[in-house]
Amino acid sequence: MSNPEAGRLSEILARSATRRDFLSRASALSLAIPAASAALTSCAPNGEQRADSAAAKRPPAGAAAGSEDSLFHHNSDSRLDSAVLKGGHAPATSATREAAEHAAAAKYHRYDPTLPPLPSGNRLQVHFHSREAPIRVSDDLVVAGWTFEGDIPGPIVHCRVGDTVEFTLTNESDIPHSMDFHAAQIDPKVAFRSVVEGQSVSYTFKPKWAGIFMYHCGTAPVLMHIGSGMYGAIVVSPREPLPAAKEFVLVQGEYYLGETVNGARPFDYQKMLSTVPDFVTFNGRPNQYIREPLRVKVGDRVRFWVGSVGPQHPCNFHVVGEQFDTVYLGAPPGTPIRGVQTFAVPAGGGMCFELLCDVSGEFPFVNHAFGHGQKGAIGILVVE
Ligand SMILES: [Cu+2]
Repeated sequence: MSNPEAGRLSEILARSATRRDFLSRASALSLAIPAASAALTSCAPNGEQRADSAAAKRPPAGAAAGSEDSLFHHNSDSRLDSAVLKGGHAPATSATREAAEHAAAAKYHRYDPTLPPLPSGNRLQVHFHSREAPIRVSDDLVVAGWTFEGDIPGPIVHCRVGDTVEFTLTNESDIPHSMDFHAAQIDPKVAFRSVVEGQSVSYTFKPKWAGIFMYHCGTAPVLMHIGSGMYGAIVVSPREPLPAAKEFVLVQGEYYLGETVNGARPFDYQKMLSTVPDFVTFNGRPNQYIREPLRVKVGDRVRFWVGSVGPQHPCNFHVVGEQFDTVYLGAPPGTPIRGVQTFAVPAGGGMCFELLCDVSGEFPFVNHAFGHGQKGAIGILVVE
């Protein structure tokens, strides 16, 4: 989809307002550009991937049994799912019926940044459901979200290095979705494949390294799916516990929003491509930890697990009036650096920051790229 003709036709597709409209245009496109067919069907709105995807899996005449098997069991679209250059033919916005349904009734809640406890054993079962839902992210703002488990971000997962994570995604949405865990080492075209409504994909992994790792939907166009809210974090603690601390998880994400439709502002794909966000948030809500700060006691060690899911921008993490005694460049407890004021967490990355709260006060924690701090990536740590 890199030639100008494909770009122009993709634009037409992006404007397709209805399923029938989309399909007729997609079908015309497939005739015009045969190679574009598979790419286009992988992102058809309203789950129309099913038939086309099945067709794509049919083995070519004369294919050997082995290749037939692999064609059948592997998602033909999955390699494309991970291709970040497949932009331009996304649905124009995240506005679907489910994403805005009952928007006015959506309740605000603070996203709890506390690191959840570790599982008692060495196995962790995680079952997520992908669904579209309106999410109230402030008193006067509801967004038409594509979510894992009905929230943005999805739930925080916590395990240790070497634990077995048994993961299942069940898709409850019209649109195909998938799950890419950055903490897994696994064949992405199998594990991270897209599933349609009512179907599930399961896989198992054992994280090799400690840290905070992004997870996200990897269905094409990835930008649209991450940008519409399908992201979260898994914290992998080292097997030897780190020093005792109050542990918080902050996932920075950007919002690119269109005008309100049925009470909810949808995520806007063209705006995502512009890379100038309306809001930048910690854990999905602009300024939420100013409204309800994080609270610790004098003498506490605080550990921030900071991830940036982007989709575009890093988080230049800084605590006003404090210094990090330790920032781990790689997997904790390795590669610590000392006495750090600010460190940038790249989009798609995560890092661990520690400070000892030996002074009382109210300490703002910010993305020190202040345009992004001003747009909501800011909170308060109260030391009492
Ligand atoms: Cu998705």
